[in-house]
Amino acid sequence: MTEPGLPTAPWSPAVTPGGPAAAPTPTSGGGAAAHSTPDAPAPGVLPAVEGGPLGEDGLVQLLTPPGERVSHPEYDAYVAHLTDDDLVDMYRDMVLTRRFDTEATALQRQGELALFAQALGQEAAQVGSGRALRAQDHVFPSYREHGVALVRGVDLTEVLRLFRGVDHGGWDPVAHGFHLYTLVIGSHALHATGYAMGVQRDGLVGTGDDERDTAVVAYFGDGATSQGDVNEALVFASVNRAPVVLFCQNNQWAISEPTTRQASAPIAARAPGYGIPAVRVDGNDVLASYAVTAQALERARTGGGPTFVEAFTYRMGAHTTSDDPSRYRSAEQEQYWRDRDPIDRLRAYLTARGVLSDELVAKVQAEADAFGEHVRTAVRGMGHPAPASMFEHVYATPHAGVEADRAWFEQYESSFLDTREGSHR
Ligand SMILES: Cc1ncc(C[n+]2csc(CCOP(=O)(O)OP(=O)(O)O)c2C)c(N)n1
Ligand SMILES: [Mg+2]
Repeated sequence: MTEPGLPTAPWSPAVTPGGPAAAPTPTSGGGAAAHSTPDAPAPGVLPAVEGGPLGEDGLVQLLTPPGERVSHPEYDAYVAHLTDDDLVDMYRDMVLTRRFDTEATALQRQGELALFAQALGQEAAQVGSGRALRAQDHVFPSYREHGVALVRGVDLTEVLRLFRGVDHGGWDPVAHGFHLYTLVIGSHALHATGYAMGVQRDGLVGTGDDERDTAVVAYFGDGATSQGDVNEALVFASVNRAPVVLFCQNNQWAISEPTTRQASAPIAARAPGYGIPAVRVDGNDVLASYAVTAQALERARTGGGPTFVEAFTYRMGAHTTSDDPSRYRSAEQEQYWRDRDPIDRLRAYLTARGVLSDELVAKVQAEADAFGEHVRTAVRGMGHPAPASMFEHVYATPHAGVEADRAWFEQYESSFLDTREGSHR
């Protein structure tokens, strides 16, 4: 394991700043060959198709669902330097991310959080890609990138401040190279691309200095690719050769809308039309997710421009705690993907290699238990700030629009004083 390159929080992993060893020359293009369009399947039914937006053919894979290592002519080189300890660290990150999900969901049910969005099932895509980053890289996340946040050294209880509604997201984006969560779907693909263009203009690309050359990553979902913002980001990224990786976690659902309602061909197949190389990867395979991201980051840092990654995965849980997926998808589909659980896959591989002993599994489990305790205690200690505090820190300087909103809100709140006695829990 390498030394941390970022400030660390409790239960933060060491970030591997090394990147891929002896990385081969980046090649353009990837596995995004166009597929024929199948008949549109009924919503919520997993179609037995070879192509189309739900096709699993052609995904870059280094670990099969039962956990066997398969070699890949292009991507083996990007994981060759990973040690057994590195792989155990990935396992640990994934277990901690899942524990965070479980705890936060329970806390929402207990009334301690207003809302929560799980990363359940997407741990490999997030931890694999996150671990390929270097300390100086910058991430622009959506709202369920808890695995990436963990890898970037963010104390995940900071994420829960947002979901409890006590602040707008409190971590230091610069210290962690991990920007605030974005709930406006797709908007941050533009922020990331613009930031990457800034990085380029600051001369932080293609210098050959491993500690200086910088890449930017935007994480967004399949649904976000239907937004104008993401398509505009692809245009700007392409023509400016921006050092940005557009990382789409295709979890097959945009709330209750399946990908088949938004695409008739794999999402990654769109990127070459913008002049951007694309790759489809098995997002439940942590090694493959690491490898394709390492390649894309290297292309960005060396001045090779943007890459579109489609990590094909599955949202195993609900969209958020306000959602009930049993209303719109089948138990068979959920079982199909439970059988492809990303954590089980890595555990099976490491166990078969003799790397993951029962003792080590128990140690990680004990750490996850302690982490769960940390999350519970921290959330319960966050208090209940006055609702009007939401108007603080919106801008660095006074702002007439915000002040007008605050005045209206305070007047509105005071209309309830007779029933609430002016106190907030
Ligand atoms: C601009 C905008 N439009 C609509 C919404 C409402 N909304 C919240 S999540 C979501 C679906 C997003 O799906 P996807 O991009 O696949 O991400 P996932 O939730 O699956 O990670 C929508 C439409 C929003 N937050 N922002
Ligand atoms: Mg989605």
